[in-house]
Amino acid sequence: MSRLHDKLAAIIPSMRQEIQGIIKEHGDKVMSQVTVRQAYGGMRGVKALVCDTSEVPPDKGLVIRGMPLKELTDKLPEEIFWLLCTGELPTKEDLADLQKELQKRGDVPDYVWKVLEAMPKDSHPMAMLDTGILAMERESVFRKRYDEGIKKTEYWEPTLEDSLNLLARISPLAAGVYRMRFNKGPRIASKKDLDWAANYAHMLGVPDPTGEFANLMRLYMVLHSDHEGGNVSAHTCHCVGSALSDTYYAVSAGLNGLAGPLHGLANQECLNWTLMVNKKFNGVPSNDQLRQFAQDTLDSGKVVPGYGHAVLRITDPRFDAFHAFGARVCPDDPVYATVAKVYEVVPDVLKQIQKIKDPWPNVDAASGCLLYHFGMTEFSYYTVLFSVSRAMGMCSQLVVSRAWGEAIERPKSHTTHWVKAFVKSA
Ligand code: NMX
Ligand code: MLT
Repeated sequence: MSRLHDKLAAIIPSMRQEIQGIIKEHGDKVMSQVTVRQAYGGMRGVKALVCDTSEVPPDKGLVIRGMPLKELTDKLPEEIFWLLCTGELPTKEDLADLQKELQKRGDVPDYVWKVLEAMPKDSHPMAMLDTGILAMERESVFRKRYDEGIKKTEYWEPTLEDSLNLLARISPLAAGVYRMRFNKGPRIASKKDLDWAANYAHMLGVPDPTGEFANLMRLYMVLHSDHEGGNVSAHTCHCVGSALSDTYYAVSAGLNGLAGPLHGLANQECLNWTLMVNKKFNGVPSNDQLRQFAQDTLDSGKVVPGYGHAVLRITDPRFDAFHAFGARVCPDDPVYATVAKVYEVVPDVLKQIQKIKDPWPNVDAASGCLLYHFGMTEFSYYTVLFSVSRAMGMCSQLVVSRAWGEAIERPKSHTTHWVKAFVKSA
């Protein structure tokens, strides 16, 4: 058994007892109400989920298990996964053990590559990644143990097994998708002595003479790992997992949501937008030019990608971390300089539009320009990187919700006919 398993086994019974006690004593207390607007408006702000791995206060941004993101940007993604699952950072021995677990589980079965090779050559990399994950569902330990008749209190254990297997394999799978989809040559074998993100960078095969691309991958994997429970990918994963579908089904479902342009695909759209600006103005535009360009985007009915957020009301601390990385590594890169200029100008443009609640940049506004700097110019791949990282959040949320024994999700819906009758009588 892994040290992560043993740590969880030690803390789960008392947490489970605590939660049962809260429900027993306070189960009828009202946490939130729902307005008609919220019912039609994406349930924005309705407090109807519990997520213990992380939270996103609107005025602070991502806080993982009580630790603000800015205190975690020098950590390895494996340390973050341990933190997400257990609420504590790992010791040196814990980290080494988790890394060993991931290394030994990292072989992608051959049949997965055959499935991907059979897909049309122009398939979106996200569709390839999700198909690869779903194809591996036959490996699920949870499904086998469930079919054998496992006890409810033990569900979290095979879910952890599936999660470790999936996390170990998602990076070689994603690297293989990159090399196959963009004709980069044969797959690159993993180097077992590297940390998870550096190994992913190595398998991608992006030239990295300075080691800064590996550093970017470490940071990228940390920053995108989790964002509480209500975002589309986490919530979808949780919802599918609540039916006791296994980790492969639940994570691939969540990633299908991440593939949407209002969610994870915004990083692809964002770099596209930045390059359009650069091309149109032959480099970094003036403030006036940029103001006009942003206005034209809005007037054409499109969103300015990388700006705005459903929860945040400040500059996303994940954006700050990428911005600081760019300022250190590539301050003179014209695409990075354009992103920095957009940050100076665009919030004021968005502030003029009353309906926009958050005019500040989110994580997607800066990640693409850094990837582009290192020669990773295939935008449609960017959400795959987001996915590899977000798999940590989704897996940890699944393990935790199985440990707490959460119920199948089933909110109540009503028809517009019912809403009309309700508002008439209210
Ligand atoms: N550009 C133009 N319009 C915007 C923007 C923006 N960046 N942000 C919000 N709005 C509009 C939004 O479309 C909505 O319009 P309407 O009522 O006509 O539908 C209105 O402003 C109110 O939206 P908000 O309540 O401020 O934001 P909401 O919670 O509905 O949506 C996002 C949040 C993130 C979907 C939205 O800000 C957006 O579309 N941003 C651009 C896409 C993006 O960057 N997505 C990535 C999010 C982060 N991630 O990684 O997942
Ligand atoms: C995320 O990282 O999931 C995004 O910022 C979207 C969200 O939190 O709603």
